Amino acid sequence: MKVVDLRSDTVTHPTPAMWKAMALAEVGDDVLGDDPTVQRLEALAAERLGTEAALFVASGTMGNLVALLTHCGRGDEVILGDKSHTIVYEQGGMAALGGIMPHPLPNRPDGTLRLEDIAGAIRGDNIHFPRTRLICLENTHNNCFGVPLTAEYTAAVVALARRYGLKVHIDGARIFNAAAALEVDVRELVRGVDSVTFCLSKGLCAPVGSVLCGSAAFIAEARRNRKVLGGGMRQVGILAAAGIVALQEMTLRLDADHACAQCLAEGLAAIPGIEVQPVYTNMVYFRLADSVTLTADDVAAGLKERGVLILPRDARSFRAVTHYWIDADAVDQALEAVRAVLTG
Ligand code: TLP
Repeated sequence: MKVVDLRSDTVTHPTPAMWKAMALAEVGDDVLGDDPTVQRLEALAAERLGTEAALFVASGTMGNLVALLTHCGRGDEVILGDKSHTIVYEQGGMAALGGIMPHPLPNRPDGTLRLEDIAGAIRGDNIHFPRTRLICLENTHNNCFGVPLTAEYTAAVVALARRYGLKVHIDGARIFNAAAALEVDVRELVRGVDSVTFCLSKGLCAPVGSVLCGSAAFIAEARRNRKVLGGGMRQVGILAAAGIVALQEMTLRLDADHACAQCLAEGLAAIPGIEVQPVYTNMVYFRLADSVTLTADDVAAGLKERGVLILPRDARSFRAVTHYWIDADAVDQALEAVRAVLTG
């Protein structure tokens, strides 16, 4: 039986072109600045995002942490969404390792923070308060149904940040999905921000790695912070080679994943007992109607028996994520399995 893995786009494994690029990669000691493939990836990423420089890091979590450590000192404060990956799923790394204080504000269902809330959260110059340094956005917003944030919204946040002398970081783990959904160049979505991370290893299919982009001075400092976290990697051009394929080829086909997500959502919505949230990119959030007596764990177990992997979010709801290895047949298999499980 074919396994249909909808748990996340992090489950993607390399494409044949990536395996080939990895096998043939020219490598060197990247801590000594000798790896030509890493240098190519970093140059390509900076060019695509429209920044001066870029830094290959081991993961999205590391990219966000390195960015925060580079922008902020101990006791500084970061404004970010209460549903953001950085505050929910990164172990409070900014506080644990950087002494940085998070100032969470409510994420609206469209993934944004109200500009008035941000302005209200910025501290005045007062000996009692931490210093506000940074505003973090997430695009697409994972916990808000994978919704993309528009260029206009980000520009408004950047303008606000400038008025108060603050920096802006974007967790752009899936920023190429946002660009595809909004039909804009990815540069438009990061214009004016001080740093952005994007992941090579999610919808872009590379096995490992993310890239942090920013000014040359910022990236030079970030390189120091990556090193202290143990993220200085040696012949890492083997991984960067897959990252280059990810950027060159896989960013061009994300519409197909979004179309599959729409098909999955439409099919699910037609199954009695399933309630589906709006779909924006490659994520389908859905829940069990009150009439269904099974729990989400029961349903996940039943689906697993039918070769469909999916993660419950709580006792009643799920997230399914489409990616390169999910095609129309996989969507049909998943829908058939959900129907079978719900009808017993
Ligand atoms: N997200 C994972 C899990 O950690 C929840 C997933 O399956 O979606 N930013 C965003 C917006 C992310 O969604 C993720 C991973 C990260 C950062 C962290 O990336 P990694 O896993 O590379 O550290």
